[in-house]
Amino acid sequence: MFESMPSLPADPILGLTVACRADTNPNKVDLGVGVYKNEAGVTPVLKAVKQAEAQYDASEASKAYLPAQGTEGFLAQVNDLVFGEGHSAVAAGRVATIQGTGGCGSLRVAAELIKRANSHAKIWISDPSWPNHASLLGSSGLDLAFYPYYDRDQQAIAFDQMMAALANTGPGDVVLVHACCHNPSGADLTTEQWQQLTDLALARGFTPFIDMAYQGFGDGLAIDAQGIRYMADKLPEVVVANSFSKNFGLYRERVGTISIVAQTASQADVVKGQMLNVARAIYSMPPSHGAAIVETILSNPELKSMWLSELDEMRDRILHLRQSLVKAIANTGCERDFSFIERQKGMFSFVGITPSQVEELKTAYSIYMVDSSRINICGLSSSNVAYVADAIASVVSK
Ligand code: PLP
Ligand code: TYF
Repeated sequence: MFESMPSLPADPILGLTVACRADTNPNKVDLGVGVYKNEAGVTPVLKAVKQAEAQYDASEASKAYLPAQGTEGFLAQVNDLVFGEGHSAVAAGRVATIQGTGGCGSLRVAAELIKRANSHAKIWISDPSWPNHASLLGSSGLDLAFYPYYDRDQQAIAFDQMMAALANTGPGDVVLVHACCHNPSGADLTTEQWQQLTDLALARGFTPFIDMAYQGFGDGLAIDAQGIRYMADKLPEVVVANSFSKNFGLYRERVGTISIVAQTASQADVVKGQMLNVARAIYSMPPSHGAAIVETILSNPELKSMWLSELDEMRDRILHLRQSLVKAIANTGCERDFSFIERQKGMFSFVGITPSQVEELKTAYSIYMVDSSRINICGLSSSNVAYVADAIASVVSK
């Protein structure tokens, strides 16, 4: 039965890591896959995570299955972190949160839930977006549509075009929005733009579906979640997929959550049962380790403050690298203005060069980035930023 299957290309983002690893140029720079890296180019296990693991391992009494929704302690901490302590929707019992398997698994469960609620729902995705959004949400069989998001000439959000496109939505439609640190553009909605989008959701009746994979990497934990907190307060229904891969550095542990803000507490209960039923048909129970570490850290004031300072350090490093890159390109005398990179948020920005210039950076300089010219800022360091800046200036000046 398998003999007729065609072979498929590797994930274009993950494939870059493999290609860069095989490159023997000592000056090579990997700006591909979105994982945080420190100055030494390492994706570290956070100190707070190491300590929490030691504590948790010593006290773990059983490997019996977790409750299908995850532990109550974990879910309560997550609601505080994502929605903010004392949020009106959480207090009213309108929020159903369950553990998922990373952001990806959470997006997939949420898509299946939406399909159950309304098999005619159309999901609107930003253009551009993380390519996995279309795969994860499209595999539920729901129709996808795309709204303009990024103006490549202005290197900024194309908010007017976005709103004009979303004015064509109707009740039953779902609009996927990145909470912060938009992947791949780094261009985020402002507070006013979140408010306008919320007004449009009320007017058109669509349901926002917010994907938060980088809370704390943009402006801080509260500002990065401002869209979720505002919409959950003002709108009858919101879908949230959340990931702890980046902010706790727990990538391979696959820990995330799905939260549904429903119109009433009793609807939230029903939705929770439906989500657990969806999950049961895919993986039944979530993995324990990553969520146990998050719960241990968030419920211990000492570990929490250690984690918060490590998160600040990661955010500050990204900000500093953005500034260094802009400065280093300007120092080459390059006429093109790259200052937009300093204004963008999170791990990613488009350099704004053509696919053939991206190819040239790879073949002539061993600098690896996604074909769209998306770079992972964390792949830069004080020792390679001048090299990367010179190479960019050279390919754009030809
Ligand atoms: N959403 C966005 C926008 C992402 O960039 C990512 C990847 O890092 C994810 C979700 C899912 O991440 P994970 O499944 O590793 O938690
Ligand atoms: O966009 C990125 O690089 C991250 C990591 O299939 C990632 O979000 C990339 C590809 C993928 C899963 C995660």
